Amino acid sequence: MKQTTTEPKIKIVLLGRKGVGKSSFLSLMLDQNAQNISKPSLLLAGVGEISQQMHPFGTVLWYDTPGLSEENITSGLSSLASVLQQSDVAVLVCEGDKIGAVERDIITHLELKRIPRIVVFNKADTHHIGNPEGAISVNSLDKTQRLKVLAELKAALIRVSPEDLVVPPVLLGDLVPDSGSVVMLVPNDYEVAKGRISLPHTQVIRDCLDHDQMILTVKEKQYTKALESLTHRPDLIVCDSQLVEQMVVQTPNNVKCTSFSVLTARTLGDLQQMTDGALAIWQLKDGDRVLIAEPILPENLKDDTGTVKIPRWLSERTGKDLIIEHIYGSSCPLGLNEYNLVIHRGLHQHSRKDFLEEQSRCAAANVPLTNYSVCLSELNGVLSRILEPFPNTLERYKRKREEIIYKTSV
Ligand SMILES: Nc1nc2c(ncn2[C@@H]2O[C@H](COP(=O)(O)OP(=O)(O)OP(=O)(O)O)[C@@H](O)[C@H]2O)c(=O)[nH]1
Ligand SMILES: [Mg+2]
Repeated sequence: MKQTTTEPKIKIVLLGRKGVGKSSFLSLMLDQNAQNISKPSLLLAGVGEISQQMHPFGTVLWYDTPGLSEENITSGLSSLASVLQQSDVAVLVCEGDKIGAVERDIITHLELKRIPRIVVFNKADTHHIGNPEGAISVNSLDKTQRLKVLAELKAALIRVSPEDLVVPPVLLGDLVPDSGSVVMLVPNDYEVAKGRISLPHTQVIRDCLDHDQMILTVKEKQYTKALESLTHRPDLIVCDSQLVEQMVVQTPNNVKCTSFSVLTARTLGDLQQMTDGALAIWQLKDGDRVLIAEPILPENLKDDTGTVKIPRWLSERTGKDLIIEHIYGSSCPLGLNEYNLVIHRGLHQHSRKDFLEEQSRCAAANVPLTNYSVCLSELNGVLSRILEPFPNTLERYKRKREEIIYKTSV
C-alpha cells in the first residue's frame, strides 16, 4: 500500500512591499496568526516558514518574506535567491491594486526566474479596487471571507502551477495492501470490440499489477459464485457505474466496494467536493436552479442519464419544484452563481488540472458541484457504502449528511 508523505507538494513564497499585509494574508489562509506559529526558515534569516494541509494538494509550504521597498528592492530580491530557488509559486501581495515600481521589479524578477505568480490586491476594505483582472481582491482582516478567498487561491494555484504539481493519486493501488486482492465486476453484455478490454478496465488491471496486487475480473452473473470461490475475502470490489446497486446488495458488509467512477472522480478531481455537492441535493428548495453539464452534444448522447433519469429522480426524491437546465459540449458557463447545484458528466474529457480549476471556480462562487455517478449513488442511497474505501471522505460525508438532515428537519 502506498505510504502517504508529508513532503510538501507546493512551495509558495509571499512577496511584496513592507506592510502590505503578506503575513495577514497568510494568517487568513491558515486561519491562525502566522507570526505566532511560523518557524524561522533554515534557508534565510528573516523568512518565516509554515506548512498547511491544503486539500486537494496535500502539504503546502509557505515562505513569509520580509517586506521590500524602493530603496532595497535589488539587494532584497537577490538576498531572497535561496528562497526563490525553492519556490514553485509566488504570491505577490499589493496595497490595494497598486502596481508601482517595486511590484514591477518583483514581476520582472519572477519572470526571469520562471516562477509563476498570483497577485493579491489586499486591503480591499480601505482601497477602491476597480477590476481585479485575475488578481485576488481581499480584506485579509475579515475572517468571514476566508473560505471564498481560499477557494480563489486554490483555483489560482491550479491555474498557474506546472502540470506535474497537480499530480493525481493512483487509481486504486493505495487502497489495497501489497499482495491483496481485487474483484472487478463488469456487465454481462460486454460491449467492447472483439478482442479488446475497455480502457477503464485495463487501467484497473494495470494499477493492480503495478502495486503487486491480484485481480479477478468477473461478469455480474458470476459475482456471487466468484465470492464463494475465494478462500480469503477480497480487499476491494470495483464495478461499473450501472452495477453499483447490485454490487452493494450482493457484497458482504465486511468487504469494501466502490465504483470505477468514484475512483476516477478521485484521480481527476476533488472527491470530497463532489460528495459535498451531492449532499447539496437535500438542501434544494422550490424554484432552485440545477445545471446539468454534458460535454457531449445531444445528438451524440448514448443514454438518457442526464436528460431524463437525473432530472426525474431529483424531482421525485427531493419533492421540490426545481428549474433544471442543461448545457452541452462545454465546461460550466459564466454566471455560475445563479445556480444552486451543478451536476457534471464526463470527467474523462478533462485533465486533473482543468477539472480542479473548474471545481475551485464553483467553490469560489459558492455553488455545489457534483458528478453524475456520485449524484446517482446519493439519490439511490448507496453513496456512503461506496465511499468506505476512503475513510476521510466518508467521515466528512457522514458528518455533513447528519448536519443537513438535522437542519432540514428543524
Ligand atoms: N484594513 C486592512 N488592514 C490590513 C489588511 N491586511 C493587513 N492589514 C494591516 O496592515 C498592517 C501590516 O500587515 P502585515 O500583515 O504585518 O504586513 P506585512 O506585509 O507582513 O508586513 P512586513 O512583513 O513588515 O513587510 C497591519 O497593521 C495589519 O493589521 C487588510 O486587508 N485591511
Ligand atoms: Mg510580515
